[in-house]
Amino acid sequence: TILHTLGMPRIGANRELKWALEDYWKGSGNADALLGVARELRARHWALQADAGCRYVAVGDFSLYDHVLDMSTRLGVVPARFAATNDAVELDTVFRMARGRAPSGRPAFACEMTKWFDTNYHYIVPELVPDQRFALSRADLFEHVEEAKSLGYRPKAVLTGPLTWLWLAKARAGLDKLGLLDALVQAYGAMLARLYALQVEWVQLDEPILALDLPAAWRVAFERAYHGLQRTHPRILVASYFGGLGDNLVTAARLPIAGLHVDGVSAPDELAQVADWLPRHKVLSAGCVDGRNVWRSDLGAVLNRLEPLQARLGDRLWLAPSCSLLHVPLDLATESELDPELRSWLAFGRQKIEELSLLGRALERGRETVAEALAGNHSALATRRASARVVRPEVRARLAAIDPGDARRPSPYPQRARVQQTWLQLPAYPTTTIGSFPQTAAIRNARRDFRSGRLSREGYETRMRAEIADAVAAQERLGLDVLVHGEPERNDMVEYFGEQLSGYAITRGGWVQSYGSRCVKPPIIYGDVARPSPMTVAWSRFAQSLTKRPVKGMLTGPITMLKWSFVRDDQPRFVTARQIALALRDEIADLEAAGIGIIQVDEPAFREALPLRAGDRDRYLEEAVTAFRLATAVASDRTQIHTHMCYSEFNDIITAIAALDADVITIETARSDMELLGAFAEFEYPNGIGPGVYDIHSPNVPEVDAMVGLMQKAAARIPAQRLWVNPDCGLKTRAWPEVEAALAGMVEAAHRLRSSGRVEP
Ligand code: THG
Ligand code: ZN
Repeated sequence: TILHTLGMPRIGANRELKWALEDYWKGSGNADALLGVARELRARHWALQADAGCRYVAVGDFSLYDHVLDMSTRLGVVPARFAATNDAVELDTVFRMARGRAPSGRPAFACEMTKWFDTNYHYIVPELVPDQRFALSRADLFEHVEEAKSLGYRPKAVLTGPLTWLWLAKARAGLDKLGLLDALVQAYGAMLARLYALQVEWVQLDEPILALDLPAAWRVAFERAYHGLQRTHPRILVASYFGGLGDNLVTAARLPIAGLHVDGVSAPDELAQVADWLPRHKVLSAGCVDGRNVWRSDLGAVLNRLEPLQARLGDRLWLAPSCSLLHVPLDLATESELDPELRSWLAFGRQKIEELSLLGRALERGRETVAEALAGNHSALATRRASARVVRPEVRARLAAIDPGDARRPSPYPQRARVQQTWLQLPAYPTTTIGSFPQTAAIRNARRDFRSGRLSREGYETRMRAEIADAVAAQERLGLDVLVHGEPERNDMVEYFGEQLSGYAITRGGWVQSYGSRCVKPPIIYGDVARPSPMTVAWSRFAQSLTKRPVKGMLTGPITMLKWSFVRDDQPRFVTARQIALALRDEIADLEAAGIGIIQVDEPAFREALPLRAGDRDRYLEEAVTAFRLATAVASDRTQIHTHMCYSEFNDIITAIAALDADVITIETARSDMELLGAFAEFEYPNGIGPGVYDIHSPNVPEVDAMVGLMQKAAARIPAQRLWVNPDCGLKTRAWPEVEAALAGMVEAAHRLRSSGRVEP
């Protein structure tokens, strides 16, 4: 049985790649140092694969920034604003595309970045022009192949497939992307021929769009493209993942290729179906270990599925994780502080490869040859099922007793709005911010000192209170109407709550790449979620004690708490979402009792959690709305519930957004010139709305006139008495001087709007 991985995590166990990249970009490290670290990481990851018995090692999965960007630059697809020359693409050009710098060193629009399918990884969007040409323009992949060979490994080259690359590319309206396919396939053909000349036997072409609802033309294009590549010599393995093949199954099985990888974790039943359809000479790579989550596999159950396949396919059965291991942390061994029982239930990247190795041995030599390991796996999973850490009867009883009324505010929005206005007495065009203020070096140092024990808890809390007092004073000076405490005490909006909720575990070094050198450390939800004690009340109460103006409480919503964590695989995710919702519900009740009159429940991941297949979306939206409402409907009419979503596509989910029934939603709009308000206006969105008037991602201080203009555009579409004035997103990544200048301008804009027209309350 041939074992392989579709790809490895690349940031390094200690985020070596991050530090090397950032040193290089700052100018404190040279290219040799960066490339040396990269080479070292590749060698380490190849050794890991080979030591576990993988026949081939993945080459080409590694990237200094992003694998889609690598593919674009290898094809010579470099927008004119970045190109120094039009032949060989240099490493600095790659970084300039990702980071937004022209060859002159001046700022240029960075290439767009967006989510890789439904993961938290972001890729750099390829940009196509009408007469787009493709030509091999970088040799890095070939160098990596040589590197692997010189270390004694058999390389399997890994590339983003032509259809997936083209699907993800952005083209001006009217440009027929499929019209570029033949030229694109030729360039891929040239690349494959070079790989063959380097004695590469197998090339893995990643085509995760096979897990999407594909238009018929794209299915036909699959056939055309792979017929075009048929004559190139390395054997081609097409890899599909992030879901079942569904209605693309027959297309995929019939492609003129040598092997097909399918995601047997998302769609276990498809393995046998694909085996039925697959012609006799083809390899089936069974994705049998979850590449997206951190749980140990149930090896007995996996073998029950694999053994019949092995009997049918023999050597033509390969084993792999379901998708690239990019989406999980590298190695559990470094988590020495994790509870040992919980640890025995987990597998990170390295452990997943070890699972493959075990599965391979069991298939080849019989289960009895690995009986001890299988028994260990079995008993770890048995303790997980029965553990009192996992099952909390009181949480389950509460969930079972939910009544539909629990998800409804006492009165409808128009009535609530009147009660809230009587109490809050806000002016027209009220001003506020999204919640966070700059995370200064002083704040980060204090947190680091607290964690390492150099600063006591009292010392840390005193520091944080001083930060909050400064933020409140600054907002009063600026004349904002609804204040925030600024969130100095929070590292990350998910981890902060994960640390305080039971059923959640935090890792020390479980980093997963988000984009470029940036990583996140998703918490692990392992058990029924409960809130042992209030999480934010003391900070909010303190902030409110400093001012007569309302201070907004700040929480992370249930869907975001779920989506940005590793979730349980032993119960439906919506059950977990509701448990989180109930914990937040208690927090909201406590905030209200502590005199906090406005509470924001952020849901930045609400849109990105939308399932890839249209057929799964209604159910998701219904459950997501229920979770949000379960959390927030505990609020009395006079408590104003806000939510925030920081992205710009609402058209297809606007009904669900309205169904959240938040009193106010703040959204990103500045960059699109209020265009996205269209969805809200057409739908006649019924509640309050704060369309962001300036882009916080830019250090530029916005012009007052521009902000007034944007709000006037908004007022032409949404009744002015329901409009708020706020930035696009939180201010955590900005510096105080620019924040003060921008907010002063924003308040000035609100004053001008108020004096330019009467707004009926
Ligand atoms: N928190 C969590 N998940 C997220 C985001 C988040 N997923 C989506 C989106 N935001 C991703 N965006 C970012 C932005 C910045 C960083 C990571 C992801 C970042 N990370 C620090 C780094 O890599 O240096 C580490 C942060 C830390 O020390 O905690 O800058 O906001 N959960
Ligand atoms: Zn935001």
